[in-house]
Amino acid sequence: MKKLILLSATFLLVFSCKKEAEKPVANDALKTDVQAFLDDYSTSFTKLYYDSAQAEWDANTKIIAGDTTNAYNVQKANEAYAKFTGSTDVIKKTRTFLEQESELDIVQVRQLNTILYAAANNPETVSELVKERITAENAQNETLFGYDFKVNGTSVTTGDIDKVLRESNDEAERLANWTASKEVGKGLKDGLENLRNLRNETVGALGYDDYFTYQVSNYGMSRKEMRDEMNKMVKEVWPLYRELHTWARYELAKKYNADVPEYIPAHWLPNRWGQDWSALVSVEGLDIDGALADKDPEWIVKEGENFYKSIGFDALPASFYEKSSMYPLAADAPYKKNNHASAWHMNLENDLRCLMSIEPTADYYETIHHELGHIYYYQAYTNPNVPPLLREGANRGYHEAIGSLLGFAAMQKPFLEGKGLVSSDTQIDETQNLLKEALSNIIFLPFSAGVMTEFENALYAENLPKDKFNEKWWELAKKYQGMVPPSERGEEFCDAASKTHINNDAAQYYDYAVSYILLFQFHDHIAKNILKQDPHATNYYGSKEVGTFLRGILETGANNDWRDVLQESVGTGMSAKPMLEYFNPLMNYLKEQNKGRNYTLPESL
Ligand code: X8Z
Ligand code: ZN
Repeated sequence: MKKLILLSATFLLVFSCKKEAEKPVANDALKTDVQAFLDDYSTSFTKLYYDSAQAEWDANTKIIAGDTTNAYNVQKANEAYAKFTGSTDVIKKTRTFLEQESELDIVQVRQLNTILYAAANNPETVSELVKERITAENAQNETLFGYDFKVNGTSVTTGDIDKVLRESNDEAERLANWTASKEVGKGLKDGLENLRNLRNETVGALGYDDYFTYQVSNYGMSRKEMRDEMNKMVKEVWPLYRELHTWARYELAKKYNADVPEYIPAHWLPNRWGQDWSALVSVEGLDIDGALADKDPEWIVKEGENFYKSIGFDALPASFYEKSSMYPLAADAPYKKNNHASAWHMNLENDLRCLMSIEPTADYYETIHHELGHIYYYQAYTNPNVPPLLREGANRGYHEAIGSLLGFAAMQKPFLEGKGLVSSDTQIDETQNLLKEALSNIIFLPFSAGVMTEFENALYAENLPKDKFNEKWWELAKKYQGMVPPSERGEEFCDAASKTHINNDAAQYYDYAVSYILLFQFHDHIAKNILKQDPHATNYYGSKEVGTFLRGILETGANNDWRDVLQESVGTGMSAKPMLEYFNPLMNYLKEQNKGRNYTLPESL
């Protein structure tokens, strides 16, 4: 990987030398001008970025009802950031430089494009709208994360709700918790409509059709191309999804002593949005919840860090542990925090932080690896070859893929055995294990590539009316997930808005679908070509070769086109083939289990 990227850089160098020989003076002068502009821009940009990240950090880690300090600071910092990035003068200069794109280095061109991309979110020409949007975004976050979830009148955390949905066999208790988890949406509905309008209008000023199109353009793709890609993914996993869906309907009906439903009632599933069903299966001998239950949460984080170090990555800076907010708040804390896990590159240098509410569970064990993947990505591309403006993933999906990959690998038996988390003489049921993995990885795709992507497409690009938000959400959940609400959910609700990303990571959820596809492409390559192990039973721990391969991808940040990075690392374009191959052995088993059962999802979508 590393070698090949170097080769292509050499090629570019040779290519541009030739050009330089023809008209050396003009070209050099232009490049120097552009570089001076980029350096100046980057200096101001990184400072304003840091100010914004710090204000956002405070606003996400300490939400105090009625206190306006955070809102004030976020507004001030984000307005300053917006004013600079959306400046008409900056846009004009950048566009002028880009007119001579072919004379510039690829890394310069990519930085200029990054500047335009950032500008489009905050155009000075509509600065009042941008300010309004900043206020609305902050208010939405406060409403979402300041929300006091209540079950039967008692305050609970989302972690408590998730535990009930994962573990409880009491249908009434499940229903109460699921219903409680959706209440937050009601107070977010107007805000979502307002944000949709403001987001669309701000990016509209620089010529984007809508906010969805704007976000997708980060991949160098059109809205249609992304939707087609997502549709293709769902179609490819559909035969397996349909088997899993049929299997789950019958298993769950048995569990709740009910008739087999045509579609799965949402509160029967072990996740608030039905995006991960893996808790339906416990693999004897490989259930690490037991092994983790008495561990200190920090121990799990350190174990994650040890894994990354074992393959050759550096230790995390001490400030990571000092400044992160990784543990749940005390029940009597006088404030709340954002309860969704995230990783922060505060200053595009080495102020790296995680925001989590770690519980010692298998789910969080994976989430920790996921977040550390972001942190190690940040650390790897923070190097002199990657300018601050390109300190990003090759695309956003790559950023999500790395930690999920290591989290996935850290759940395989040889790895857990090596760590002493399961005993080495344990025999496990391989099919049950594969089933459990499919209930996480396959189940996720119709949700991410289907429901979330199509909902946000409708919301932003098709101007979905507010009185259709809930109808659309459940229409998509039925179509893609085969899931229905426990009872009629009218338009007083806004169930989509109970999902964090709908509010504060708008029009980007296909990133995760991309990341799952990439994960299996990377894993397949690592297992077969580097470790020479069966992809179903690997142990990455301690493999410096695995680390070298991954670092080759991470340390180039966004210096190169993501398609080239993929081609050079795994030798193909984006493809669901490795994922399908991985789960292929499950098809026969499920068909056998489902023999004589009635399928309710169509054979193809
Ligand atoms: O949001 C996340 C990460 C954010 S860094 C924890 N994920 C998606 C979700 O929770 O919906 C990871 C996979 C899917
Ligand atoms: Zn992530």
